[in-house]
Amino acid sequence: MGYLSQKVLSNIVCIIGQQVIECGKVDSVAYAVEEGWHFKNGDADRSGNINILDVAYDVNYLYRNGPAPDPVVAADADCNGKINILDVSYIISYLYRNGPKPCEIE
Ligand SMILES: [Ca+2]
Ligand SMILES: [Ca+2]
Repeated sequence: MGYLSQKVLSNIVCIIGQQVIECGKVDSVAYAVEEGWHFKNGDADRSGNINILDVAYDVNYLYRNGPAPDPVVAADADCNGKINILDVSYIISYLYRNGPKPCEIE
């Protein structure tokens, strides 16, 4: 498991539930997928289900130097190969706005 690349995106304002959080610069972390992992995309804390705690986990990881999801790819809700604010908004959309389920690449 290793980071393939890291780049900084433009400034983004994050909307978490009813709160608006200034996220500042967003790191977009690409990752390498290794075989043999079993996890649910979007379930960043690997509790077995996807809920607001996974959103908090992702935000903590991305913007507050919190612990990385294990594997990091578990936070990639939209399976585009990167972990960023779009995955957070994807989960929020899924949970509260009848958005599509996180992808599965198990
Ligand atoms: Ca979870
Ligand atoms: Ca993603």
